[in-house]
Amino acid sequence: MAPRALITGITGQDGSFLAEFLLAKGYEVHGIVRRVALEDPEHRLGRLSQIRPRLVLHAASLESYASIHQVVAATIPDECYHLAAQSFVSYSFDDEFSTLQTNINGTHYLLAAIKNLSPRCRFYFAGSSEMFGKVDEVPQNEKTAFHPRSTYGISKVAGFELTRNYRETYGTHATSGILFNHESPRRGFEFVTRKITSGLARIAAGKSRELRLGNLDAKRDWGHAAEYVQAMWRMLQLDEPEDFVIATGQTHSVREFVQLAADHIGLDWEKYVVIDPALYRPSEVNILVGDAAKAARVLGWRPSATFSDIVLEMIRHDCRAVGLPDSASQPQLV
Ligand code: NAP
Ligand code: F7E
Repeated sequence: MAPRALITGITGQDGSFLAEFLLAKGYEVHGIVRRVALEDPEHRLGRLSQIRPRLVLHAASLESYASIHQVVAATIPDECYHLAAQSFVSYSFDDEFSTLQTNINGTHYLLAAIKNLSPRCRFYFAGSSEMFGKVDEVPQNEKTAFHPRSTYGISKVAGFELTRNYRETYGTHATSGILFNHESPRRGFEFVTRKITSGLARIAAGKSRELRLGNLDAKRDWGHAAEYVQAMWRMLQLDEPEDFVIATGQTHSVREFVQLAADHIGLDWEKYVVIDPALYRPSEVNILVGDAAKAARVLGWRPSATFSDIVLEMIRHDCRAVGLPDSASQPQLV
């Protein structure tokens, strides 16, 4: 019989890549979505459009234990990938309460439902490098202390601890991946990489005059989402659950990202980028760079997409989306 996977957050960037990956491996793939997504599939299920007929989608709310319980009871999954979250760090400063509530309670509800209804199910929690926050060592590995700088980061530390607690207390096969930033042309438009590539493409196409950004000096370890979901699956294939850092080991500033994307389309970005103090965060994570040696050793997982591969894939995609020719020879706007 085909193994059965349940993915929360299946409509998001990672959920869509993971669903494709698991289908290709022969899994029966179920996803939890918000009810509104089923009512407005064109807009809310866009990333799943190619695979939608092969998925079983269930409406449930991360805010409701009863609805999560119902889906777990109906599916009895072999593997559960908990990816749903309020994932935008900036928004967590605007609404601390709902970020904590959704992210912590949602994880707790799912773990409890699995313990009660499907105890043999293997559970993956989407932890984050934001848990490291104000780092006290570079690069960060599985032993680095957490010092989150936002309620988003705090919610992920709480989810990580809940996951560890269920593993140690109830014997749940529960694992956290501590994933550093990962991007793709499916990235949401509010995250800085996609904001940059979509914004520059619109400027090059004459559809926009400026791109407003915040802190260009922040540094992130950016990998490719399609590769990172493969690490999630590898973690759940281990006999004994363990936590893993997933990262490239390279760090680049937001400024470098803008520069490389703009260079590709021949744009003098300094003429168009406006630094907006309102886009600075009340507390910033200045630098992140991960050490994924354990993942290489135990999972045999290694990233292959480079920073430049990712920037170019995203800018080329967004140029095509606004009707610009798909080549390195874009109109020169310098
Ligand atoms: P994403 O594109 O923002 O997707 C988030 C998903 O969560 C969407 O499917 C969204 O559904 C769902 N969701 C949000 N709030 C919900 C709620 N209240 N009830 C039900 N579903 C809800 O995020 P991603 O980049 O794929 O990331 C996946 C997970 O990994 C997240 O937990 C994120 O925090 C974590 N993570 C991401 C990164 C990264 O760099 N991408 C790094 C580390 C950790 P809708 O489509 O209905 O909004
Ligand atoms: O910001 C700076 C901003 O929003 C990256 C999520 O997937 O990865 C992501 O969180 C950096 C920050 O991602 C703008 O201040 C400058 O330093 O793309 P981001 P993030 O906050 O790193 C982690 C690992 C997750 O877990 C999260 O779910 O870019 N920045 N100017 C800006 N950021 C945004 N969004 N917009 C700007 O205009």
